[in-house]
Amino acid sequence: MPDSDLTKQEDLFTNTTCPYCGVGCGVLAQMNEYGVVTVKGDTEHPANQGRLCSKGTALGETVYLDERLLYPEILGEQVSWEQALATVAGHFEKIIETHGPDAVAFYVSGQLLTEDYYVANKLMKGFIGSGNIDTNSRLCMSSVVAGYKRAFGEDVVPGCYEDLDRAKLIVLVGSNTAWCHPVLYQRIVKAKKINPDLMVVNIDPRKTQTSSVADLHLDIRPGTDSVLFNGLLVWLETADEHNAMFTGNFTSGIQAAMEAAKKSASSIEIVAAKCGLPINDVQEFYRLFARTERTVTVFSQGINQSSSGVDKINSIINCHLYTGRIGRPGMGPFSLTGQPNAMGGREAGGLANQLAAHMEIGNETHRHRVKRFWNAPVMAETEGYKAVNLFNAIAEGKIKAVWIIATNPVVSLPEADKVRSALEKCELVVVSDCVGETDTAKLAHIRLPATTWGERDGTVTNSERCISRQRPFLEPPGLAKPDWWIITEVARKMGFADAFPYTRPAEIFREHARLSGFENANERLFDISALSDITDRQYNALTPMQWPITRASPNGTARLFSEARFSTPDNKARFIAIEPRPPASACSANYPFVLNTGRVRDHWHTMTRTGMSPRLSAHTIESYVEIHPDDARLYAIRESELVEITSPLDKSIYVRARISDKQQQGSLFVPMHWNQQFSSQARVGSLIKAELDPVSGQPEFKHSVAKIRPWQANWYGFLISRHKPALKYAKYWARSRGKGFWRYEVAGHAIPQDWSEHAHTLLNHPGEKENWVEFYDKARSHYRAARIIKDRLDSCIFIYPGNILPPRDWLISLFQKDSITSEERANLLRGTPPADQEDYGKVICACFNVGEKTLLQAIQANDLKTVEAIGDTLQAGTNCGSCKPELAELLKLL
Ligand SMILES: Nc1nc2c(c(=O)[nH]1)N[C@H]1C(S)=C(S)[C@@H](COP(=O)(O)OP(=O)(O)OC[C@H]3O[C@@H](n4cnc5c(=O)[nH]c(N)nc54)[C@H](O)[C@@H]3O)O[C@H]1N2
Ligand SMILES: Nc1nc2c(c(=O)[nH]1)N[C@H]1C(S)=C(S)[C@@H](COP(=O)(O)OP(=O)(O)OC[C@H]3O[C@@H](n4cnc5c(=O)[nH]c(N)nc54)[C@H](O)[C@@H]3O)O[C@H]1N2
Ligand code: SF4
Ligand SMILES: [Mo]
Repeated sequence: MPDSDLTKQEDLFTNTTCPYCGVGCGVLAQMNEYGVVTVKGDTEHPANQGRLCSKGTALGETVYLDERLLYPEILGEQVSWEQALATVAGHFEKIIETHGPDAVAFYVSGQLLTEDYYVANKLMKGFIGSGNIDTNSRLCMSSVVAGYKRAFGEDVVPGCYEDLDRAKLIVLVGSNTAWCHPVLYQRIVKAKKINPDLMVVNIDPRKTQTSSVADLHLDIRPGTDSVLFNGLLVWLETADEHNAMFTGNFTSGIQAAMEAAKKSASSIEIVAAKCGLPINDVQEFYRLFARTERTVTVFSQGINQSSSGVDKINSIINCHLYTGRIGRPGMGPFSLTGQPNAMGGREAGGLANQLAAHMEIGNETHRHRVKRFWNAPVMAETEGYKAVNLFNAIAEGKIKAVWIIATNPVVSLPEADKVRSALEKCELVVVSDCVGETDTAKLAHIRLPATTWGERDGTVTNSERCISRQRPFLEPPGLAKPDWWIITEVARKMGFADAFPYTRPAEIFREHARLSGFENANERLFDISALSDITDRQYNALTPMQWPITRASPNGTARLFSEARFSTPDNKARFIAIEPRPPASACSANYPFVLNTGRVRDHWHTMTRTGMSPRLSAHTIESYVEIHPDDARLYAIRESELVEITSPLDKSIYVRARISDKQQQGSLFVPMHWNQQFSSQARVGSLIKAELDPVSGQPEFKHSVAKIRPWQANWYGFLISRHKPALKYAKYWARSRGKGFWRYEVAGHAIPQDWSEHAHTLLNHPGEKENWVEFYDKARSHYRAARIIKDRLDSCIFIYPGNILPPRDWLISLFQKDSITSEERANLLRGTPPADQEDYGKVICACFNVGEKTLLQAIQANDLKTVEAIGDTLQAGTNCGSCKPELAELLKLL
């Protein structure tokens, strides 16, 4: 191909941003003439410099339309946009007229673009006149917002990613960076390679993939982090690691903070006992911290999702203030944001207790200022309901209409069954989503089809305050429309056309930028007013930039507080006196386990997108619980067995047991992702009591209590099918996507009279005689069948009496073929792979589809010693690198 053609090809790629985590990686994306989407990392983007993790790499597999919501619907009937918008606007107006503005609410999302967020917030707070707009960031970042505000007077992340390259000590607290912010994790691994002196401490009750980069792992007793950091503050004083110049000139409240720290954590022995850690480990961590000026403390949900999360955050910040380690390269407290635009939502004021552009709803001056700027008729006077209480208010009938946008609360909120019943009772539920059948969208009276990644156009802000463009490279399917457009149209229909004149995102962005600088006078650091007048062309060409972006710093600002001037009235940072509190739920004889929840490597939240990708679905095919071997023994639980987990809410889930000494004794870990669309009953949010941080309202997802027991079925099996089967008789099922098929793990109680009839029913072909080959061993209760249409394998089903099922990955290759041989038919009935074909085991490398068994064999056969050597031999780990920590573990196994 001549060079000019290559350039042309390159030009066809659109620069955009990954829609998953808060790392905010730049992506180049393109769809070819056959509809195949290609993505690659953007080497020019500062967040990733060309790297992508497994989720980013597989983005192309998630843009297809199988489960998309394509048309507006009222009560399940397709309607025109005109009708849908008029109905939403009319119904909202009617309820507001009768019951007042606080009888309606919006529940939005950190996955919206800043422009979407801006108009939603403006409509609710300035025009409907209620504070009742909250966001799923309440479940994610709200404690950080509150912690930063208490310490700095404003919700400001001081540092940037470059600090990770320049640090000498990185403390990862309550963060499974390797799986949740993989590109940053790779950056840390690289920094460690370049600078072997860089030390990494990981603080997490579980050993995770992140621990593999750590020099020291503290398996802290769940919920005790503020004791550990209070103890550190005391130790820093003892070790004379006090930056007295800094604290004296630029901070307040040191004395009270130190006194409180001494009350709860006066010595290492006390800290070690309270945190369940060896004295030596605590001492080593404290020594490392004390002697390393360039320390970055990275924290995430293990800190935030707690009934005392705000205090934990301030206990961390206190230590950075005490040592003056803030505002300079290679140091600072650094909260990683979860969602792609968690930060943008904070800027636009999407939380019920904020206004917009970092102003406060409780501050009269701010309210008047924003009212003038918006020319708003009825500004909200008080803060609205925070997420959990918003749904409580729906349950109590105080809120009569709710519009849910880009979030799935029936899965992701605590007491999720209560959320479901609240929505079932609510007079009007409107859901804007790109997917039709989410657990939440199923309950909507009105469903509005939104565009999503690949189609949408606007900006997002990542963990280091970097604003990037998401640009469209696909046409919206069906009648899908951008979220900002849908909200704008409803606002117009409610009579606010003058204030919502927007025809494109650039107009909204300019207004947002103007508001950030409006009567600012250096009062608020969030200021992007230098972008207030950018043209549409400049907006389209906007390159990634970190705020503040002002006339004084038109190209953005990497690090804040370099002059130690904070956003408090006296410009001093505040120490906060922390009195550690235990988690709200305590274990008891009935509920002896701490239930911890979080994420897996290749799934995103409620799986509406990653659940569509065969590559991403192969890594973890069903939900599970991680349990310590001693606990498993005590409760007679065996590896891979199904178990029932029950909480004091008297709700249960059914998941697979994974016995692991990485788990602390007395704790269970269950992933948050599985929902009613992907499993019979594994929605872990239904178990979790809504215990909230009193300051931020963030729920304690990391610490509820539960009991566990084996769950016996009378039959077990799996089925693989090109179609979605009917699962009438299966009490337990979990489905995952394969390339061209769905894969199900199933189990049931009732033993059918006739397995053949039962299998036909399961596979949705009752009574069908032709097309089937079957095998039944009555004595052993083994049943196997395959549905084959013109030599092409359509479905297969394997049923056994016990829980130990044969390897099945070899079967998957048969679904890649257009016809199968008679030998393969025989293998199907025998239930064993052909002699020359090994089962390759659980997928470890999603990019090149390399299984665990293949890896172990290659490591042994070739005496491979390093992750790089595995890559040279099998390619595994050489693309996105997300599996590298797992490869390192396999090397250790042998
Ligand atoms: N693959 C993947 N990546 C994601 C997401 C996803 O869904 N999938 N979601 C994104 C979002 S929105 C978010 S918010 C982030 C979350 O990113 P993370 O916060 O890194 O992820 P989690 O798995 O929720 O929890 C992190 C760790 O906190 C630990 N933990 C639990 N209790 C405690 C405790 O008391 N103390 C300490 N120190 N640690 C504790 C848990 O064991 C867990 O390993 O991930 C983002 N990235
Ligand atoms: N047990 C437990 N629960 C948790 C957590 C935990 O650690 N443990 N973590 C919490 C955290 S940190 C978070 S952030 C939440 C996340 O929880 P959710 O926000 O509920 O999860 P998602 O699956 O990301 O939901 C996003 C929805 O938006 C849709 N969507 C995608 N793109 C668009 C778009 O452009 N427009 C519109 N309108 N819709 C779109 C998707 O199809 C999906 O239905 O979960 C929280 N819940
Ligand atoms: S780390 Fe992965 S999921 Fe996060 S933004 Fe980058 S590519 Fe996307
Ligand atoms: Mo999150």
